[in-house]
Amino acid sequence: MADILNVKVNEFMAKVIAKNPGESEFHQAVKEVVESLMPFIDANPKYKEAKILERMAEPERVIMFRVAWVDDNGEIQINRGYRIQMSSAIGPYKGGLRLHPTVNLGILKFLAFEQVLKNSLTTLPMGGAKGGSDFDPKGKSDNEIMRFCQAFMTELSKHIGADTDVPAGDIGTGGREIGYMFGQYKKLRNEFVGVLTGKALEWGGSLIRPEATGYGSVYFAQEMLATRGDSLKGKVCTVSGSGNVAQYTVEKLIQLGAKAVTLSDSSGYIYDPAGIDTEKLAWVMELKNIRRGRISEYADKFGCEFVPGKTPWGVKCDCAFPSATQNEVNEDDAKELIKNGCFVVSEGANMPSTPDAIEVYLKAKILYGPGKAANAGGVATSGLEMTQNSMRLPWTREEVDARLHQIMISIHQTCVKYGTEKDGFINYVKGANIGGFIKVADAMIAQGVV
Ligand code: NDP
Ligand code: 2IT
Repeated sequence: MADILNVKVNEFMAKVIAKNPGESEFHQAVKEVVESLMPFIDANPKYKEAKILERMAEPERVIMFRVAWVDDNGEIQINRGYRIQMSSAIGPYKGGLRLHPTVNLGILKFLAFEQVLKNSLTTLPMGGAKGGSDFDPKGKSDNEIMRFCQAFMTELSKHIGADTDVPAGDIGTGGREIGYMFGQYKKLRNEFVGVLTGKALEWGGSLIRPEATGYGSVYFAQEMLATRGDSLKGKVCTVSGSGNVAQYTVEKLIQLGAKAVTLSDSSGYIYDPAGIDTEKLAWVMELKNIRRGRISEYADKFGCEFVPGKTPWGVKCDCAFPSATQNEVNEDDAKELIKNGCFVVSEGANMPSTPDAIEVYLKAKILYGPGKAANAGGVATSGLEMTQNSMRLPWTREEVDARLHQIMISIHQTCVKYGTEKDGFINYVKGANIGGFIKVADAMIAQGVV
């Protein structure tokens, strides 16, 4: 039986690879989902007959465009802009914009594909999309960022809208960039609408949206630990990245009595065995969000170790929160984590663990929350921002946080429902993939062949 299913997965993937050559991250994301889903689809032939998987692996629309802008030296710069509108089965397209020199079509297609199932898990009515550009924000002046964002939005504005497609932040896109993009959209369309999320409070943003991904990933870890009668109190935690997701992961860990001991950026990681406390975290936020400096400065400031060119997975911990980028935990890292006693991995980043690393977690039967479940709090709170925009009424911090928390609990329950195996082990990969799939698939069947 398992062999026949394997053959089916391989046949399916051969077609995806032939049709999308060179897009290795997209192949990786699709394969993980198809492996989880094949037994379920085999048992529910209506999904096979409607060719749901084949349709889901084909974006509804891909938009690629030139972004031309002028830098501070008067030189013309050319970047490539993208928006992948993957699925509108259960709501308007929704997903972030990544600004990073590594951005390419395959990376954005993997992110958009993940987003479809993630958004479905949130319980809110959102389709899936992703976009961005190979623009590198590092070292750019504020004016250059603004000119790029305006040029990018000049084209993107033709394809998005509050009821069509609602972009948000991701790597390299935070409150500043969303502000410049929103300003340009408003100028071009003469409409003040909720076309982007992650806006500032004064002009339609939601409380807790900046915190949401990190908080959500910690809430998810809390739920996973509760299945074993355990909690985060006193747990030693490694966190990678030092951007939006990592910062608020550390903030929530501190609030819950855990000890975060690492942070990183693309230059290396810091290890602070005493723990990153509230004061040190405030300093990191100023460093990263205002001064836009490097995490190595933390080691100089607080007298701890900086390890250049490495990820923090060799540091002994109970729980790990990969919160930087895709494929940042490989098989050896996963083995090292488990050897050192780590038994919780909650993914703030999208697809941070390689397929081999995931195999190591599942074999060791640790509590492993894959990104599409564990980091869904960010987009869920974007959904709450859309709701508030539609009502033209803001909620309090407590109200949004309570809704976010409840959504993470509900995502966890969905994973338990579809992922619990015969021996009681909760396979969150399977649970998240099947749980996210059903709603989208049923909507696609109901809406006919479109
Ligand atoms: P930020 O741009 O705020 O921070 C990104 C962090 O990751 C930085 O510390 C950056 O270091 C590091 N990083 C980025 N690329 C690499 C790389 N190739 N190698 C090593 N380090 C890298 O982004 P976010 O915190 O918003 O996003 C982090 C992750 O979380 C991403 O995977 C994103 O897709 C995911 N995510 C984000 C959500 C959100 O709401 N923002 C929601 C759900 C998931 P450096 O500064 O040196 O580049
Ligand atoms: O990967 C993600 O879920 C995000 N970057 C957030 C998307 C959103 O629309 O808030």
